[in-house]
Order: sequence, then C-alpha cells, then structure tokens
Amino acid sequence: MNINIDQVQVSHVLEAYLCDIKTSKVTPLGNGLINTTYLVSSPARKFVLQRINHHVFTQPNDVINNADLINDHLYNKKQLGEYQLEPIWQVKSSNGNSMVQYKDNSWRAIQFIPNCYTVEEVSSAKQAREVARAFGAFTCALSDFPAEKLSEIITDFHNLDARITQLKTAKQNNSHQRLTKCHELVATCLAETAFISEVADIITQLPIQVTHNDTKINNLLFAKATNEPIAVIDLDTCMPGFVMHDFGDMVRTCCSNLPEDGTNLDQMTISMDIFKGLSQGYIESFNGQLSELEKQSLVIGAQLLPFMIGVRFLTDYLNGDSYFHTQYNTHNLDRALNQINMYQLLKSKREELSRIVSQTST
Ligand code: GN1
Ligand code: MG
Repeated sequence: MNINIDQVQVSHVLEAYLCDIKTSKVTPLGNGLINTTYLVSSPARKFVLQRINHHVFTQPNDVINNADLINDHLYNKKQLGEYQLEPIWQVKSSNGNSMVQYKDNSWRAIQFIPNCYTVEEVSSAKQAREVARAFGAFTCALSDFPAEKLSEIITDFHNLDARITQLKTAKQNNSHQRLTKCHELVATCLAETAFISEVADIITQLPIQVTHNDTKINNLLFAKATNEPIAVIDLDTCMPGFVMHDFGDMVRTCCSNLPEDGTNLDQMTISMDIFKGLSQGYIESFNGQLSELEKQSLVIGAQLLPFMIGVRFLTDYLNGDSYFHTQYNTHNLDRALNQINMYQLLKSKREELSRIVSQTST
C-alpha cells in the first residue's frame, strides 16, 4: 500500500474478502464528497472497496440492502431485454455478507468492471444525450419496482422546504461565527419564495419514481470499446423521488463551464447545446412514458438542483463543514456561491429552456 490510509482497518476488512494487505495494492478511487473509496488489486482479484460515511448514511445496512434490491430488479429486466446497461453487484464477504463492520465503520466491496472509465466533464451534446439516456433508462427500468420496498436513506434528501428550514436554523445558530461572511447569500436564497412555492406546488402533482438522486456524469461507467455508458454506479441515494431531481442534477453538473467550486463566476456560462442533448436523451429514454407534467417539470428541476445544493453547501458552511469534505476554509461557501449563480443564470434562461424541452419529442 502506497497511500496514507488506515492500514490496520483496511487490512482487517480485506481479510473478510480473503485478501492479504501485504500482497494487495490499495489506491484511492474517484472523488466523491461523502464516502471513501479504494481500488483493491490483489493477486486473486480486483474490486472496489468503500467505507460508508456513517455520519451521512446512519443506516449503512439500508444503503447496501437498497442496492441489492435495485440490482436484482435491473438484472431481471436485463434478462427480459428491457434494460441494456449492466447492474453492478456488491461483492459478498467470505461470510456471505454484503457489508463488513470494523469498529464504528461499515465497509462494502463492489464489483470492478474492467475496460471501463469514468468521465468528470461532459464533452459534447452527443455525450450529454447518452448520459441522460442512461440515467433515464435506469429510472424507466425501475418504474415497475415497488418503491415502498426501498428504505428512505436520507430523510428529506431532495425536499426543498426542509433544506430551507435547515438553512434558517444554521443561520440562527451561527455556530461557527461565519454568518458575517455569507449573510447576503443567505438572504438571496431565502428571498426566492416564489420559486420555493412553485416547487412545493408541483411536487404535490408529480408521480413518484425511483430516482438515482446523484446523476453526475462521474456516476456512470463508460466502455472503452464504445465510449458509451454501460452502467449506472453509486446507488447510495436511490430513493423514491421525482424525475425533475435526476434531470436537474444532470443539468447542474453538465451545463456549466465551471466546476461546482469554480470561483470566476463572471465567466460562468450555460451550454444550451448540452441542455438540449440532456433533454433529448432523458425524454427519449422513457419511450413515451413520461407524463406531460413530468416533462414540464424538467425545467423546474434544472433550476431546483443548483438552488437546493447551493442551499445545502451554504448550510454546511454555516455549520462548520460537518457534512461535505472540504479542502479549505471557505470551500463550501465558494461552492454555494457557484451553485446559486448557476441557479440565477438558469432562471434568466427559463423561457428558452422550456422551449427546448417542449420541442423535444417523446
Ligand atoms: C455528494 O459524494 P458525492 O459527490 O457522491 C452529495 C450529493 C451532492 C454532491 C455535490 C449523499 O455526492 O447530494 O450533489 O455531493 N451526496 C450526498 O458534489 O449528500
Ligand atoms: Mg454519491
């Protein structure tokens, strides 16, 4: 092992998968903000090893169980020729468990798929269309899955009203004396009452679907042979939700020319071509099964996700960075400024976005 990780812990966990730390190479993988992920290459096999952040995922068992249920369903759909992507299995330990507990921490192993790569940034409208088609196909394949079987992994995860309440509480507590640094941004968010009401209204009318809730491009595996997505990964936040959440998170992470923590905000632009690619791919993946209201909701989702995640970053900044991993003192504040700026840009382009969505045939 050539990296600074808790060797004792990893070595215990590896034993549960019949691997020896001395002969295994363990390297960090990906750049998620919550869990810690490694690639393990042992002489016998290669797999992904992940420590589940138990502050965020307080019931790791539920996370793992949900993933098994979803994979089973996707596998059956694939057998029927109704799902073209690959389910990614969790690897059982030598005791036949999908989770390995070591002290306070829960670990799991996930199948490693060879000849694949992940992508951090969308590079064309064509690729955006494929990305959206993959995440859409995932939800579409789960449309006959009994959503009530899934545990609600994080209560109110994409509930805007609840996120606003959390922001108000963080403002009131001001536990890390950071309010002076961000009071204007807090006020900007809280002043968006018309949008907050619009969201509260539409969610009473939209049908519940099984959504992924973290539809960044880096949560797809691409095949080296075709350069197309072959699997949806990171099922941690799969829960009953609304399609506008998944579509909105794709817009949030694909349409801006800046990364989510980029600070040169006067240079931020939104790519309409990428937005169009996402709309086409997402809508067509449902084969006509999206309702008219769900289609219309996509534009609301495009504004909602940057706004809501901006509010979450800001709340975490006020709370002293207890949720998202950060690299420097104002990292969460920079992320929040970026996301709220993106929200405002999308808001100013709403008519154009609506036109694009309504012109996309189902
Ligand atoms: C978190 O760790 P990662 O990158 O998969 C977060 C998402 C946010 C994202 C922002 C469980 O996801 O909701 O969109 O950071 N996941 C959780 O980059 O809170
Ligand atoms: Mg995630």
